[in-house]
Amino acid sequence: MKIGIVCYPTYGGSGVVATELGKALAKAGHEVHFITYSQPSRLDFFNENIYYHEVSVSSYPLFQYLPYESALASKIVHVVLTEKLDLLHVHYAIPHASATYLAKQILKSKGVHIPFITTLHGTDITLVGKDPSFEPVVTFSINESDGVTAVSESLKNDTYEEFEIISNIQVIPNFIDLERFKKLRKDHFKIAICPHGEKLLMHTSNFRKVKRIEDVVRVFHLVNQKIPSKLLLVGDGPERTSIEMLCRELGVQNDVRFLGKLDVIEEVLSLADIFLLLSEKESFGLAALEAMACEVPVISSNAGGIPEVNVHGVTGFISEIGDVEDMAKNTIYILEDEERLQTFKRNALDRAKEFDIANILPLYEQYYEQITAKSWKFPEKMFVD
Ligand code: GMT
Repeated sequence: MKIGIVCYPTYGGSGVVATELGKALAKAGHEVHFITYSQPSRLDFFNENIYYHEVSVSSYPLFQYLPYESALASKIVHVVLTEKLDLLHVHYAIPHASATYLAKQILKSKGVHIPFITTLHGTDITLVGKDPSFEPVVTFSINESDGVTAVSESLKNDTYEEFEIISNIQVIPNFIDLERFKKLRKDHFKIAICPHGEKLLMHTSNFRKVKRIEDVVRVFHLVNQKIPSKLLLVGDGPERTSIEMLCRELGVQNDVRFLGKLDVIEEVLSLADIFLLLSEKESFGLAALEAMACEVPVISSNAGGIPEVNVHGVTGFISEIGDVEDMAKNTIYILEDEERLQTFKRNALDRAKEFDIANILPLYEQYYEQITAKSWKFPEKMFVD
């Protein structure tokens, strides 16, 4: 199948899922065309089935805001016509679903029909999407999509609750490439960070408010009083400065390291004893799954779809959002007994295996077949050569 993938190229979860899915589809023999404004960060290898089409927006003195959505729709039209795509799969509703709807209508006016699938990832529904400045467009473009997927049951339910949706939403969870995400023996790094055998806690994110990194630091502060430990914070974003200040306020600045954005996240995850994901909202929690694949138990909040990944008392523990006391207590419980820690680590890996890309890719392929089969297709000659 010839598939166009529209996504954000950045480090965010939706871009990672879209890129990894495209890579896996290409390996499985599909022709994959990425359409976005810069090279996706994880699109870092050559594969003969992968193509990249950059969307650029011309600036003009009249534009206070560059009309990216129009440029994207135009690029989609061009790529569908020239590459003869069978299907478009767009990740994150805003503005990808509405731009694709527009492209679809333009193509229809040229006698070309192409179905599109929208995958909802999280904040496009739970945060930004329901803002009145976007809601009518999000509702409309979800309802006009030929297929809709959500990354968890929780996100599916949120979508039905927050928007007037008439389409069926198919849940296809996030997935993991266990070839890449696995525990690597990096003992020398661990000794450098934890020279006295301290336990290592870790958090990765885009440092936005919704991630509640303040809670991460507060949990660490409590744990650190009972168990010699260090905290690694990976990623960067708007909350970084205030988190640095909080570390100084609590007097833990010498035990907390900020590593910034890292490409080889699996190397660092391999060092960790506990992963903290304490978000206010989290549709799935891909970061937790990546940690679990590297044999790291997860201490999490009960936000959104996290409980569909992290199993309470088995792969880690789940607490109410903001209950830092309970989170610290659970972290200490796992860390204070080495045998217990090893059991949680094994359980985390076993659970991660259920989300192996090999299990999830066929779900997308079946869904693609289903959506294209029910869509009427114009003959080949309608396409431009
Ligand atoms: O909002 C983010 O943190 C980024 C966002 C994205 O779409 O880029 O991540 C969301 O999508 C991921 C992949 O499907 C999910 O694993 C994350 O849970 C989700 N983030 C939130 O819901 C906050």
